[in-house]
Amino acid sequence: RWVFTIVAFLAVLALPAAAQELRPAYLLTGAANREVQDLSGTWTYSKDLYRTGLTDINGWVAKSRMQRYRDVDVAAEEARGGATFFEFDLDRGPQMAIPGAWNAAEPELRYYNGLIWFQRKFTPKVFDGKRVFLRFEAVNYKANIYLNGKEMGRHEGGFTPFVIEVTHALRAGENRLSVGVDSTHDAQSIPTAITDWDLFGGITRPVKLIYTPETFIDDATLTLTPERRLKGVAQLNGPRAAGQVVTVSIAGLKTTMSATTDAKGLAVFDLKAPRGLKLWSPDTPALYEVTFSTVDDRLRDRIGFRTVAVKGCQILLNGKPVFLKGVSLHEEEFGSHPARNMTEAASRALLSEIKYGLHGNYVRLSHYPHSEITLRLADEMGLLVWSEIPVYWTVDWENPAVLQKALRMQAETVFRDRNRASVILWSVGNETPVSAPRTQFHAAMADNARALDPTRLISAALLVERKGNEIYLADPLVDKLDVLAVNTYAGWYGDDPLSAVPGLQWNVPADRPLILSEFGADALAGYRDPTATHKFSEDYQAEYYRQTLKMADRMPTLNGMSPWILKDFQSPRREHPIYQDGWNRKGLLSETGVRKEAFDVLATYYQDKQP
Ligand code: GCB
Repeated sequence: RWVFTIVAFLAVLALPAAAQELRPAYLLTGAANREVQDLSGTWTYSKDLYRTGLTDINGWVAKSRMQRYRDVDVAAEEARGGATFFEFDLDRGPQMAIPGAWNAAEPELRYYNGLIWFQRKFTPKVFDGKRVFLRFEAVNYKANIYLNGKEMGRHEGGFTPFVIEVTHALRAGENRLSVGVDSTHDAQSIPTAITDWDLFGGITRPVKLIYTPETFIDDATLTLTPERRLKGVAQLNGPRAAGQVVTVSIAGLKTTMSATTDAKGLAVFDLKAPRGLKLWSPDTPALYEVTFSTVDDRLRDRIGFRTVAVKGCQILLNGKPVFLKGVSLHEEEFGSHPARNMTEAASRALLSEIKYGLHGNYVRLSHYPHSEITLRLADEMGLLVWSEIPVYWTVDWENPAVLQKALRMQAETVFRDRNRASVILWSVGNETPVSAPRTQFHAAMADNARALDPTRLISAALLVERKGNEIYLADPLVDKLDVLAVNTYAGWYGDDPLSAVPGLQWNVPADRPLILSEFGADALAGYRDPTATHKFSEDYQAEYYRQTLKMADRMPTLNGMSPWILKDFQSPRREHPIYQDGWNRKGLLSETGVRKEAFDVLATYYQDKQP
């Protein structure tokens, strides 16, 4: 124990620099409020199951005939005649609306898993003296980016943004942007190819061209500390990044402060919070218009200020105990063929069911970073957020490259969302079976999260074990977590009758808050069974909720819950032809949003529940 403490201490000391190295070259956070050219709309595509457009197979395929990203007008070449020919033509390819997963775009693509090339032509606005960046909010899973036939960059990871500078690759007039999207997951990907949701593929979130001055504010953040100070940083990028004055002003508070950037372009702010500051909370989701400005640039964001901490086994929001009344959510809109196409309306519809339907104050955004739209809405509507990256079930724990991937995804998520007051918890994993390499992997992630963002709480959805009537937590990772969280399915998986659930004995560390990060049962909306004994009936699911909530009431350190799950979602694992048909039916709502009986059971519980 003593040795462990010293090692952990050294690791913490060593980490901030390492965490800083994970900062992507460009972030362009607050992209929503910048000068942008949205490249959403109609793109063309070409399927490439054998990856001929990407690899020079054995060196003998004349790959130039097949390189889908080439900057070539195939129709014009054909019209000229001659010996040259091509085996693709993106200009005349089928069309698809971007953003959106391809799985719902065409019936023949429903189960397509592999490489697809996308192309979009665009004419940039006048960009004299400006720098121009491409910002992808998410491409699932690997992206190869080409502009006018030249490779611009690559990215791996389906749920986090990435930015590529294209200032010098752009030409006046029409430009050709080509993106090869590979949806294949494998043993080294995060997540691996085996999950309990549909992995989808495509350019699933918006793509924007962003115009900035030569020296610009790449990222700026401001947060409230428990000592009631406003602390933050602004990172400038460009030839004049050093020695610049950055001014922060908060509209409505008559507060401004300035700081000068260091040699690396970083300005650090620290100011006593003004007296009139209204704290952000689910009940009063106050947001302030914060402007960061330099002589060259101006970056706006809407930021809420609140504190979150743990005291004994309580979670404190703005110094007061809070019970997290939540539910888990996958990123899937309502409908019979959802494909993770998160518009503001779609996200608002989902979050409204949590906030107003269930009387909730919390959402677990599982099992990966959700759309920026959803995070901004959570801020605006007043919902606390658990954020996680898809280190789910298993990943290749012993492979340092996979750990590096996880740390980078974590960094991309933290940098993206650290101005969102709604986010209070970073999770480092979900249901990962205990082993020494796995625990080391998660410990590195926990240290990384803390180094990247010491202002939020760290958790993980852990697996519990069972001995007779006792449920216990035997996971060495608990030492690294501020908040314990467990997934439990007694009464659904396993042989327990529902009547036994309230009597289960919980044996968990008593010194820290606990969350039930999951519990749930499948039900096909409309299938009724008055005896409540048949699994898959609404009645069984409702009874499961009643009994599990009774159990929850007996758990002394319990500080919140996010039952599994708000809405039925597609999963290739769930193939019971009568009840599932490709859907995980643990939703409190059907796929189209019809409330099941359990929805009302939970809504009533939350309405009556005191903090
Ligand atoms: C879990 C997983 C979740 C599954 C759920 C289920 O524990 O974390 O991703 O969908 O169980 O339905 O079994």
